[in-house]
Amino acid sequence: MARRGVYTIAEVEALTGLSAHVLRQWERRYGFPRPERTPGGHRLYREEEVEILKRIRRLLEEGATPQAAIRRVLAQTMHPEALAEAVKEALLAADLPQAEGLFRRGVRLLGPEGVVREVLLPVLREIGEAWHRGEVSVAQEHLASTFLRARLQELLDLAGYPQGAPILVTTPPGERHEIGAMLATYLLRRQGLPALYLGPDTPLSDLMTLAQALGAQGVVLSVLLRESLRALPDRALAGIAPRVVLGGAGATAEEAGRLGALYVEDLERLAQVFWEEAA
Ligand code: B12
Repeated sequence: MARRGVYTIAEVEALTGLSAHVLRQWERRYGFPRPERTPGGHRLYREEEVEILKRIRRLLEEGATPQAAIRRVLAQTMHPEALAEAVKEALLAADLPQAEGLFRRGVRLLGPEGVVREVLLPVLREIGEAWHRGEVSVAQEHLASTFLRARLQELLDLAGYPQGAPILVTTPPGERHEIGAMLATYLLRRQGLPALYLGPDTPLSDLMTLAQALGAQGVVLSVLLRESLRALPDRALAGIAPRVVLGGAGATAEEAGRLGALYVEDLERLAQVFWEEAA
């Protein structure tokens, strides 16, 4: 019995009207569809593949050749989930050229913010979670995180450097999870705010010195580990910059209040804090 959302070749025949012979031939000739195999060697097709096959079938009926129809539909559609899965597989196989090609395709299809939301974050979370469960080695996780971090840095660089008193973005001492901070920087920059990403794990005294030297309008800390905030004394963040914002899964309004900072729950609302300040 096939899992939900996964179809056998006979089911795909019935759903698309394409024969098993044609499906196998296309797989050999054009590399699409690319079904998984059961331990017994039987093909299993994903739901999104079946949807794509239906669209190809319609183009064939309109007179397109199989090759042209497959190319056209694949160029237009690659379900974000399938793209994320393909990037993940490429990274776990250490095939960086493939991962990079897929990522660029994602940028074209989904736009920079879309590719971050639909591909980069899910892949990072899945590989990170697999590492936490011991299913993926430290080396594999490092390779994947380094690759994804570099892609996010690239998007960050392309977002430009808006003028004005900077907003310094980092993570609290001891916190090595940095993608949330990079993402916060990216979204602020995209909204025209001069956010600077410092890297993770910045000592608070250094952060304050830099904020004062640059006349920073604010500091943003991304927190994933609750422990990194608990270790800080009361009011530890008060006065390190005119505005200090905490966000991320490890931060709470109570903890932010105790430390003398402002808590923002949602990344989408982060820029607003600084716009309100400027107004
Ligand atoms: C990737 C990852 C790692 C990577 C980090 C790589 C890197 N360069 O950043 C590595 C492998 C290094 C790592 C290490 C560890 N990790 Co880890 N890691 C993760 C994982 C899988 C993803 C985290 C991530 O970067 N997400 C990307 C961000 C952007 O997504 P997000 O957190 O959902 O962010 C959203 C919100 O939080 C918010 N947000 C984030 N930042 C900000 C900032 C602002 C201002 C605002 C408004 C909002 C906001 O918006 C985001 C988008 O919706 C999570 C599990 C998970 N599924 O989240 C565990 C997780 C965070 N890790 C965890 C742990 C325990 C650790 C380790 C302690 C494990 C160990 N024994 O060594 C170490 C700690 C290292 C350290 N000192 O910091 C735990 C934390 C549990 C807790 N205590 O709360 C988690 C939750 C895993 C788990 N299920 O237990 N990890």
